[in-house]
Amino acid sequence: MAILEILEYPDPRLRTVAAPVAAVTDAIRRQADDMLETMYAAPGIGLAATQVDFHQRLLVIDVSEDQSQPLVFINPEIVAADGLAKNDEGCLSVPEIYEAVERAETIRVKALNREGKTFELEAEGLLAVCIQHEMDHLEGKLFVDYLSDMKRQRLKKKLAKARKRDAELAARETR
Ligand code: GNR
Ligand code: NI
Repeated sequence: MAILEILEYPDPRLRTVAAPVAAVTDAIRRQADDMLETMYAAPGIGLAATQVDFHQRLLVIDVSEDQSQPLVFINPEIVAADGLAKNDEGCLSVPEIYEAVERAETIRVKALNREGKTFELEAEGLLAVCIQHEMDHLEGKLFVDYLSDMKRQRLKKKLAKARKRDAELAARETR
């Protein structure tokens, strides 16, 4: 297993549209395991392949309190959606920013699991939010795209500033 580097906004690679997984091979399973390890280490409740610069339709989620319910979705599709709900979202690719986004309240998702077998899942609450957030990543879309241009520009500056500060602190430590 390995911890992978997570791309950060505004990295243009986050805009890549992922291709379908052609076959669920050992290499895909290894990628899913590395993504789970990376997600748990972050820590986060979801991670899309796009965020680790792997552009195939694969995502992992665990919304449990104790990292006990890993879910792997390969070639996910939303087959039904109902209602609307606005929830605060964060993203490992947009660190330390939390903003409200409106999404479907309940969804039904169809995907392949780690074994390459089709499954369907009905989701609501945080799981429903997270699945929709991760599926957006596979389309090259980020939650900040739902915000006003003004809000997004402001947040981009805030991120650049935080990164500059982190770089300066790191440089000081190696002196
Ligand atoms: O860890 C994460 N938390 C989160 C909280 C609210 C809504 C969505 C998320 S997903 C995020 C991890 C991530 O960036 N996945 O792409
Ligand atoms: Ni995200």
